[in-house]
Parts: sequence; C-alpha cells; structure tokens
Amino acid sequence: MGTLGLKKYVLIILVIIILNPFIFTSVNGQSDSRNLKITAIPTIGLSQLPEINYTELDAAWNDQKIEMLIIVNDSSFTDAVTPLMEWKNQKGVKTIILSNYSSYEGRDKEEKIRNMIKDFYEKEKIQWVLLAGDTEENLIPIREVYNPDVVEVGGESEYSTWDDDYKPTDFYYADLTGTWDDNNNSDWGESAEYNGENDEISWIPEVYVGRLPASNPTELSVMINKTLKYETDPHVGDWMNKMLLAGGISSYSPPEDEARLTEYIWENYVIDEAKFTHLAKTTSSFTPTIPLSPNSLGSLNSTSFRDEFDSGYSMVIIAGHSDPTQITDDSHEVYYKNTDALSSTNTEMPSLFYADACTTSSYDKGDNSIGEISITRPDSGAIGYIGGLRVNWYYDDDEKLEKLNRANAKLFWREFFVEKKFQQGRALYDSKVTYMNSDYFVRGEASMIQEWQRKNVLTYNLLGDPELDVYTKVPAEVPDYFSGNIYEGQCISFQVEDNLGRTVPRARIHLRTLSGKYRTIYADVDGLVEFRLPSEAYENYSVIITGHNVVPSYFNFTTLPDTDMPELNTVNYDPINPTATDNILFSFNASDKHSGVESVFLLLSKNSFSDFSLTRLSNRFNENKQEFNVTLNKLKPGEYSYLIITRDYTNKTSIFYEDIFSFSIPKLFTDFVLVVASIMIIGLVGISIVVVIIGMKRHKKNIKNLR
Ligand SMILES: [Ca+2]
Ligand SMILES: [Ca+2]
Ligand SMILES: [Ca+2]
Ligand SMILES: [Ca+2]
Repeated sequence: MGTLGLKKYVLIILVIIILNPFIFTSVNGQSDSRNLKITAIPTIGLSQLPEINYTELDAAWNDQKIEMLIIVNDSSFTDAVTPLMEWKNQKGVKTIILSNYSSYEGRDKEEKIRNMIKDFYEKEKIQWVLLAGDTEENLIPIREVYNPDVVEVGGESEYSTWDDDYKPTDFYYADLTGTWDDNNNSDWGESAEYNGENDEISWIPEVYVGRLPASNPTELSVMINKTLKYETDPHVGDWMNKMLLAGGISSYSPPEDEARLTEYIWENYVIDEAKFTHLAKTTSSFTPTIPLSPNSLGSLNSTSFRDEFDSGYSMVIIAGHSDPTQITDDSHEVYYKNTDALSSTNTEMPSLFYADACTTSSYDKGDNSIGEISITRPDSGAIGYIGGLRVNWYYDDDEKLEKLNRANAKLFWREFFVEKKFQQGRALYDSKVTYMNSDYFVRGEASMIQEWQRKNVLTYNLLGDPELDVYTKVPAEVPDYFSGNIYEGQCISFQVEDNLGRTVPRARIHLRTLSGKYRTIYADVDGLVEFRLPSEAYENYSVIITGHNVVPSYFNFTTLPDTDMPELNTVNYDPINPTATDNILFSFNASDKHSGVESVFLLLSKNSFSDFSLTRLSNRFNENKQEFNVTLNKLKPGEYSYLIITRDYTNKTSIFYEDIFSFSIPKLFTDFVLVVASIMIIGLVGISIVVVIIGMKRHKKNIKNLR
C-alpha cells in the first residue's frame, strides 16, 4: 500500500498558480518550492472541472411538491377546511384544497374526482387525500364496486335491503393505477372472473385516503377543528398512552372467541408502547391472560366498554358482530350503540377507533352509523374511525389469526405499533398490502379472485384525516438541533429524539426562509435525517419539527459563510509499485470544516498535465463523507504524475501537488516474456510427449484414459 502522509505544500486555487507561480511561495511562506512543477501545469484551468450541479438541491428548496389534497364539493366548503390546510402547510405537509373535479374527464363524478387525484399523483408527490364531504347529496360520492360476495357465499345477504352485488369503497380513490373498468361496462372494480380477462383493481394503493363525512360546512368545521386541536393543542393526559381492547364471542358453537385476537394484539404489539385495558367475553374454551399492572383485564358487558371508552383512550379496538347502530356478539348483549356514540364523553380525548365488525361505518347509508356519529362528534368520540361499510368475514378455526377480519385487524395494529406507522391512513392502507402479501395468500389458500377477500380489503375504510399522527404517549418537545454554527451549503444530520430521549420515527423537519425556500425532510423509522442547505450565507431559517408524540417545536438559525478551504488529508494508492496489469486503487481523505467536501478530482497525466485524465469522486447532497476511493483502469507503461483537487459545496477549490506525486508503470517485457513462454511451452510439450510415449509403452491397454 502506497501511503503518503500529505503535508499541505500546495493549497491555493490553480488560477493563482497559473497567473504567478511566485504568489504561491509568498502566500504559503514556503521558501522551499523545490517540489512544485508549476511550469508544467498551465494547461489546467478550473473551468475544465465539471461544475457543481445544484439543480436537484435547488428544486428541493424552491419547488417542493404537493403532498396532500383536501377535496371538497364546492367553494362553500373551502372556508371550513382552510384552517387545516394552513396548519398542514405550516408543519411542512404541502397541501391544497381542490373542488374543480368537473374540469376532469370522467363518466361520473367519482371518476372525475379520481382523475383529478391521479393528475396530482402524476405531477406532484401526493401521499394523502382527505375527502371532505359525505357521500350523500352527491357531495363526494363513493365508488360502488361489483362485489357479489354475499351472493357467492350463499344464504347470506347484506344488512337490511342493501344491494347484494354492488358495494361502496373509498379504496377507489387510493388505487390510482387500476383501470377500475377494463371492459368499459360501468361495472366497476370487477374481478377477472366477471370481467372475463383482467382484475380491474390494482391492489397496491398509491395514496392514503381518509374521509370526513360532512353533510354541510358546519359539520365539516366541527371535524376540522377537532383534528386541528388534536394535532396542535391536545388535552395532555394519560389517555394518550392508553389502549382499550374488547373481544366478544363470534360464535358459541363452534367456540369463536375474538378475545384471542385482542389478547394477541396486546401481547405482541401494544405492550411495548402503551398501557391498556382488555375487556373480554369468552366461551368456556378460552381463558384470557391476566396482564401485569398497570394494565388490566375486565369483563366485556353492556356498560364496561362504553364506560371505559368515555374515560379516554387514544386507541380502541372492539371485535364482535354488529349492525350499523350497535356492536354486539353471539350472546346478543349490546356493547356499544350509536346513541352511546352520540353522547360520548371522552371530551378532548378522541380515539382512533377500530371496529372489527360488520357495517358499523356505513356512512353512505344515512348519518346514523356508529362510525359516522363517532367521527362527527365535536371534541369527543373518534379522531379516526376504521370500520366496515358492509358485511365482512371471518373463518372458523382461524388458529393463526391470519384470515379476513382477524388478519385485517391484527395487521393494522402490527403496522401501527411494530412498523411505527402511527399515521392512521398509512397504517390502514399498508396493512391491506401486508395482508395480501401474507403467507395465507402466498401458500395459495386465499386469492383476490375471491369476492369475500375483495370485500374485506375494500370495505374497511378510514373516517378521519389520513395524515394525522395518533398519540401513543404524552408528547414532548424535541431539542434544538440548530443551536451551533450552521454554514451555508452544510450537510445537516441528526437523529430526532425528543427531550425525554425517545426516538421519533419518520419525524418531519420543515425549514423555510423569508426568501421563499420551503422544504420538508422526513426522518427514517429510526429518526435519522440528513439533508443539505443551499449555498447561501446569511439566510434566516425558521424550523418546525413535528411528528409522532411530538409537541410542535420551533427553532431558527442563520447560515454563516463558508470561509474554510477544502483539505486533502491523505492520499494512498495500491499497489505502491503498479504494473500494467494492475488496477490501481486510489483512496483519499478530504475534509472541509464548513460546507463540506463536494468533490475530489484526481488528474493523471503522462506529460506534466499537458493533457490528463480526470476522475471525479463526489458526495451526494445528503451525505458528507470524507473517504473517497476509486479503482482505475489498467494503465499503459510510462511515467505518471497525479494531482488532486478538492472542492467544497460553496465552490472553493484547493489543489494538491508535489513532485513525489508520481509513479511509473514499467514497460511490458513483451518480447522477453514471449521467448520465455515459448521455451516453456516447448518444454512442456516435450515433456508431455515423453510422458505419453512412455505411458503408451507402459500402458498400451489404457491409452484412451491417458488422453
Ligand atoms: Ca367493468
Ligand atoms: Ca395501484
Ligand atoms: Ca352519511
Ligand atoms: Ca469550505
């Protein structure tokens, strides 16, 4: 390994060297300029270096894409949703309100709205869609999909007089790549079985969808204000760290205990994150585990669920049977009614409410379902409600809790707690994908050609803001990561942990300037974030950090000018005596105290840089590495000199050169090698002939084997 401990003999931009070699000597106070090959360098100018391409960085700071759409029927709803849009924009989720669906193509309003969402999905970077209006009065209609599950199952039908063939779903607005009507017969979302060829649905959603089922602007304001208060000024209390789980009896014969599911969820997911209360009603074949305090086990009955719910829980699941207005089970005891929802007293403690049951969220059929009432309650009830619009399914003897309803519920809470997807829309839609990729499907027991599978994926929808972070703990502020000196063009990296030392997964770091820069960077699931500032000094930045269990935290800073020249600390190459058959590995350690190293250039020349090859090694915008390595192509024999240039993110350039920056590739001894080789070949042939001859003599019978 050739290692040179580099002293900074040369640190000056090349232009100066070119103009006057003596300046170098005086600037650096180096009387000893013996190593400089200044006269040999003049053909190199900095203009020959490729420029820093700031396009991507500039776009990130000046042209942030839209991330969220709030869709209203008409401008009479705009005022109601404006405060939420303003807050989303303030925290850095770039959001717009749309009502101009009628300017998009489509056979009906649903298709126009979806084409509008698609258009923004293709042009912008939208992840979140909030449908701000009820399905009735044709405000924001829901897509009716051809999904005759009850007909296929036989002997079953939808609740009441509801249609057995066509079922509503907002999944239509989330999957933007499926045709949804391949054969153009206005039977939407048909499976390949009915369509005759292709599944009309692509089952991977592109955006996360939620709905606020408001019938008028006043109702919408109520839900918007509840959402806004939850995000910006919540009632702080122990409720934020609590989950209520309730499992009833789906069947006495055979015994089907949903408490098996709710127990599985707390044992595997909840216990590491939150306190909980488990309410269970069971058959004799299942005895729930008694959890350790402060968690508790209680009996599920006609008052316990309602009373606990009203006492305040951030997260709630109940599993049983139901119709739109009451949740019950095979014992016919009623655990929760729409009238309970209408008088909920969990004031300023609204829950993410998951109802693993049929039809509780049939918001397209009037306004009296448990789901719709829970979400529309002012200040109480639900901040998010996930439930079925229609009948949905479970299988008996589902030991692994991997089928239909149980898997849907289990995987939702798994995404939420284990994958740390604390935004309710993300957890819901990602859990659907997880379900369809689960072992149950992989091993071929389930398929999306089955109408009951389609039904379960389509019918569980979200009422509420899909982007909202659900609390699992009392929130805390985060520390000021911008308190030290911050330089123009600097790459900033840190791990977001709140003031209690808790990691903030997917934390949102939003920065803006008065000059119009606006950028949001998301941390990864471990809270790690890395991004680069623009190369502009004396810019004043406002920062807001938000995220799961975070009190919105505000900071500001001003960028300092980069006054530090980029350094080259070491250069190595290997092998130290290279030959024409080697691929030389060059490695550099470069640094810059302020904006950081942008590129290291290696110039290699056989003629004192009259011409040279240029190798560029760069940092990406979101990295700040100091070690750079490159393996060169094989070099022809000759005497080589090399020169290294380091550049920082403010375009400051330093050049490093000494006359020991050279090596030689020895001339290939081609003739000699050939002669030797032919002698050897002759020798080998001779020997082998001898062997063969001898062998033939000795082993005539085995002659074939000798070949
Ligand atoms: Ca069709
Ligand atoms: Ca899709
Ligand atoms: Ca409704
Ligand atoms: Ca610098």
